[in-house]
Amino acid sequence: MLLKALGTRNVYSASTVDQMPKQVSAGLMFGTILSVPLADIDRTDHLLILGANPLASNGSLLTAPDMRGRLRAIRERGGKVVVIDPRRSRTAEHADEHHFIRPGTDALALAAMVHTLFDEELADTGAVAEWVNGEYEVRAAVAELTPERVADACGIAAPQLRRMARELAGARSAAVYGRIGTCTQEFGTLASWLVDALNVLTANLDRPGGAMFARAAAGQPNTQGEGGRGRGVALGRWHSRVRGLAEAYGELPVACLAEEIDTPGEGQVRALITIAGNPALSTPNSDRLARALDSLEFMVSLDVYVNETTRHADVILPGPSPLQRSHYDLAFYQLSVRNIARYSPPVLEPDPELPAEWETTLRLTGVVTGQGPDVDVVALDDFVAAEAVRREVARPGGPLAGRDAAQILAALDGRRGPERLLDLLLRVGPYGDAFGAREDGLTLAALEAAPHGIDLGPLEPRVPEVLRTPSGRIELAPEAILADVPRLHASLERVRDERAMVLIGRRQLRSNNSWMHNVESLVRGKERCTAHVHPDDAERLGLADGELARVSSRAGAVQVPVEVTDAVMAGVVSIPHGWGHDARGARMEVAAAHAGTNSNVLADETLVDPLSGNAVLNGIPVEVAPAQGVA
Ligand SMILES: Nc1nc2c(c(=O)[nH]1)N[C@H]1C(S)=C(S)[C@@H](COP(=O)(O)OP(=O)(O)OC[C@H]3O[C@@H](n4cnc5c(=O)[nH]c(N)nc54)[C@H](O)[C@@H]3O)O[C@H]1N2
Ligand SMILES: Nc1nc2c(c(=O)[nH]1)N[C@H]1C(S)=C(S)[C@@H](COP(=O)(O)OP(=O)(O)OC[C@H]3O[C@@H](n4cnc5c(=O)[nH]c(N)nc54)[C@H](O)[C@@H]3O)O[C@H]1N2
Ligand SMILES: [Mo]
Repeated sequence: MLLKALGTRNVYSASTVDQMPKQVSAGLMFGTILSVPLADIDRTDHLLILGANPLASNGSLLTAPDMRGRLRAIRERGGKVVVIDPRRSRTAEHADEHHFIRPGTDALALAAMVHTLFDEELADTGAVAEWVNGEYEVRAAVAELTPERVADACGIAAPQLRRMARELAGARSAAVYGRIGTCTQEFGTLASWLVDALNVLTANLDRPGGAMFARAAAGQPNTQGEGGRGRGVALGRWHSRVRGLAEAYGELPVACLAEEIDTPGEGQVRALITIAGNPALSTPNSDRLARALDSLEFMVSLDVYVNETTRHADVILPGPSPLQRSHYDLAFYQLSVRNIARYSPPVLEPDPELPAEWETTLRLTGVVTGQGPDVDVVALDDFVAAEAVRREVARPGGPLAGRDAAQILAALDGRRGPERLLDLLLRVGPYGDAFGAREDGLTLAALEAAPHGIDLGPLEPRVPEVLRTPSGRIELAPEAILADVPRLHASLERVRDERAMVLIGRRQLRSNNSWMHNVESLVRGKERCTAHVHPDDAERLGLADGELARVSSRAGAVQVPVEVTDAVMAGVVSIPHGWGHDARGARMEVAAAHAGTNSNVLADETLVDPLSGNAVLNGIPVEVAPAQGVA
């Protein structure tokens, strides 16, 4: 509502410093923005993980509690877990096999594995064979990307790449899981695509133990309307004003935000609304963005802290505690390794002084539309619900097609805000009661009666019904993606300087991006914002454990204490993101006492994955040298 009312194309989110490449590849291959194949970890015999560390992060684009136990179970039942990561992460330590990889070269390694499947006549599309378009084109695209040619660039020996491909093809079932390390890099979309190309070409897509699609109870685009084909996805419908980067799914790359604010001219951003975001720490070239935020005419933030971002705001609108509001995981159930649904009511009584965030958002909508802050929020909320019902009733092939909107609205009576919308989504969803049309179907009332959630069963094969591509088929070789392959070839021609260093990040168990650092029990203990450096590099660069290093890039420079460890690959320095809590004007006492350094001062906003606009946060060229002084 608020976005519609603003009518702006300047929409930015954490998606373009996170998973946008996966959303682009999945959208083009399967037809909707969250049709992400999920490693069926509870049944798989072989799991290949690239650029994910679920033992620290739990899952991501792969939702399940107790990721540690589930990974252990794979090995206990005789399966195998292989990790490809420039760091020996916690997950790598618990895997059967770990390979260092040079940051940003996953697409090359994956292409070489796909090449091997064709080369050794192992490629097999299995149960989805009759629904696959483009197998020949993929084969041609990787024809020259042999393991032998890419091995040097990746830092993984050719026989190892070949063996990994054979093992994927030969396992009773196997799945490839690529996450943030494969997305936030130069070839993010290509790597994300090749992960699923491997899943398809090893006969593992859409079968138990392979890579499968969730069937969520609510709000999943690939369960809506008639199944089997659709409109596909739209990308690049407009471009950013300054750099001309393409939009993806209605968003512009957040790597463009600073320049859209600090570059004068028609269309310059002069006001900003932030909602539950801390871009001052989470997005590239933080110093430039901080200056840009300072220059705004107006900024309002919906947030719970006065932090590095909201300190720039003219107005901060606080929300209630998460314990004072209800919760339903609308997005993450679409990525869940088992189909379940759970609704959590508020645990604590709402604070009468603090409006719910959805009410504040509607009030802002009132302000934006000229109705002022005293707008009738109840009437606006009724309007939102009526619009949602109208859309469902008008949806061809939907469960409410042709039904009377007034009757449906009346059946939702007694609820308001998000609960009313959630009830609607559940009831028109694949398990829903369709407002009386399906006996014993799901409703919000049913979820309220089951406080531990409702188990809707393991993942089940969904091809072809899950597909929403215009062809009604799996597009294994989308044109837009093939057009980016020459860039991958070109990367092989680069001359590598053996002494060059690149920066990557790492997630930490007791953190969540930038915002858990003001909680004493979560920051206690040894300093965590350190640069991991390999012993060989430390020696060569004159760095000592515990001393300060100066790390610099095109974008900026920071000083950070060094931890010498062979858990990181030579040539790579790892600094966690989300730190740097010493900004003037922020009011987070605990965080300030454990300030650390903001690694995104180093992230270069000019480096993006061109297909998705996603920022390159891993594999940033840096220089590392001893700094004056001792940590
Ligand atoms: N405790 C905790 N949990 C979290 C979060 C948190 O901050 N703390 N954040 C949440 C969020 S927002 C997300 S998106 C998820 C992310 O979930 P994950 O992707 O599992 O998160 P990371 O731990 O950052 O793992 C990324 C791994 O990629 C590696 N890597 C870096 N560059 C490359 C590369 O070029 N190639 C390869 N193959 N690997 C590379 C890094 O060394 C790291 O081990 O976690 C979520 N969960
Ligand atoms: N270098 C590097 N940078 C990264 C990453 C990386 O791996 N490396 N990871 C990227 C990823 S995956 C992500 S998702 C982004 C995250 O980027 P952001 O979403 O910008 O970062 P967070 O630190 O999660 O910020 C959450 C904000 O929400 C506020 N908040 C917390 N609870 C509430 C609430 O209940 N209501 C409201 N209104 N606000 C609340 C917090 O105070 C904070 O300001 O960072 C990205 N940045
Ligand atoms: Mo994220």
